[in-house]
Amino acid sequence: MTIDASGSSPELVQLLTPEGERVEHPDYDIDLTPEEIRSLYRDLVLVRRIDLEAVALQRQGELGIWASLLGQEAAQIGSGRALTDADMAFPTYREHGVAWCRDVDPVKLLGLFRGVNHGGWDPKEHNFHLYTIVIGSQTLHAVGYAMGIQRDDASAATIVYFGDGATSQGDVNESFIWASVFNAPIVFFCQNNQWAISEPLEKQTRIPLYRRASGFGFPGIRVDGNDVFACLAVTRKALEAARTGQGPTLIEAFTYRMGAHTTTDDPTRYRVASELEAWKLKDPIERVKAYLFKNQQADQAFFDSVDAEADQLGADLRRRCLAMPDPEPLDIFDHVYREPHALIDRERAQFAAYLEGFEK
Ligand SMILES: Cc1ncc(C[n+]2csc(CCOP(=O)(O)OP(=O)(O)O)c2C)c(N)n1
Ligand SMILES: [Mg+2]
Repeated sequence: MTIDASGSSPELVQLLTPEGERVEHPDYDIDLTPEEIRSLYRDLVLVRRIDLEAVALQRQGELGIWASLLGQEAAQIGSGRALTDADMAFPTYREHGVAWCRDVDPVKLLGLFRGVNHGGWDPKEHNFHLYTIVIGSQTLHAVGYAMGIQRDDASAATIVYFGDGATSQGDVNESFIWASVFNAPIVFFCQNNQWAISEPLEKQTRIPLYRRASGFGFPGIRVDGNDVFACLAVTRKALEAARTGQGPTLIEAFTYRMGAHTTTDDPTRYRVASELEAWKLKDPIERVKAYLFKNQQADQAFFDSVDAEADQLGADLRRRCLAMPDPEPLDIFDHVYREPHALIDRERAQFAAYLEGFEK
C-alpha cells in the first residue's frame, strides 16, 4: 500500500468525520456522554488558545521560540485524556495539549521557551516528563520507565510521544526492540504531522508508519489524528493492553502540522498552500462543534462561554508570562552538576568578568 495522502485509508480508525458525523467502528467504539464531549471540546479550544497566545508572545519578543501544536489538538487531547493519573507520559517539545491534560500550568511551558526555567514542572508530581528536544531520545527513557513499572508490578502504563521524522532515528527503533522483547507496558504515540521541519513524510518511509510495528513484533494502528473521539478510543485500548500484560502498541495519529515547525521556520518555502487548505477542512475542533450542534448537545451560550474562558485564559497567561522574573545570568552554572566542578567554576568566573564589562 502506498501512503494515502488524504488519510482516508480503510485502515484509518475514525469515529467522527470532518463534517461532524458519528461513524461506528467494530473494534474501537466509545460511549461518550454529552457532558464528556463538551469537556473535550473545551479542552481543544483552550489548548488552541494557549498555543495562539504563545505564538503572539514569541512574535512580540517575549519568548525565544515556540513550537506550535496547531492542528494536532485532537491527537493530544484524545490521547492525553485516555491516561489515568498513574500512567506516565514522555513528551517531545510540542505536547502542550498533553501537558494540559496532565495539569501542568501552561505558564510553565512559556517559562521554558522564554528561557527563565528548564521546564519548571515536577515530572513526578504530574506524571509528565520534561520536554525533550533531542529527537527520539525520550522513547528510550520511556521504555526504561515502562520496564521499571513492569518490575514494580504497577497497574500503570507509559505513553511516549514522537513525530514522523523521529521514526528515522536509531533511538526510536532501538526502543521498539526493547519494548517488544521485554513486553514493556508502553504505548508509542506517533503524531504523523506529515513534516519533519522541511522534510516530507515520503523521505522517512515507503510504507505507512504504523505498519513498522509488525516488523518489531507488536501491533500498530493508524488513527485519524484530527478525530478526538478516535484518538481517545484507540489510546485507551492500547493503554489497557499495556496495563494488562499485552505489551506495546504503536499508534500512528494521522494529522497535520498547520503552522510552522517552530516560530523560526517559514513553511511557505517548502510546501504548497493547497495542502494546508485541504487540511483546514479536517479541523479537529470544527468537527466536534458540528457534532454538538447537530445533535443539540450544546447551544450557542455554551460555545460563547468556552470562547470567553479562552479569552480569559489567554489574557491571564500573557500577564503571568510577562511577570515571570528573569533569572540571574550566572544561575545557569549552578544547574550543570550537583557537585562543584573546576571547569564550570572557571567558566562562571569568565562569564562574570564578561558581564562586569557592561555598564550597570
Ligand atoms: C537528534 C536530533 N537531530 C536533529 C534535531 C533537529 N530537529 C529538531 S525538530 C526536527 C524534526 C522533527 O520532526 P518530527 O519528528 O516529525 O516532529 P515534529 O517537529 O514534526 O513534531 C529536527 C530534525 C534534533 N533536535 N535532534
Ligand atoms: Mg513531524
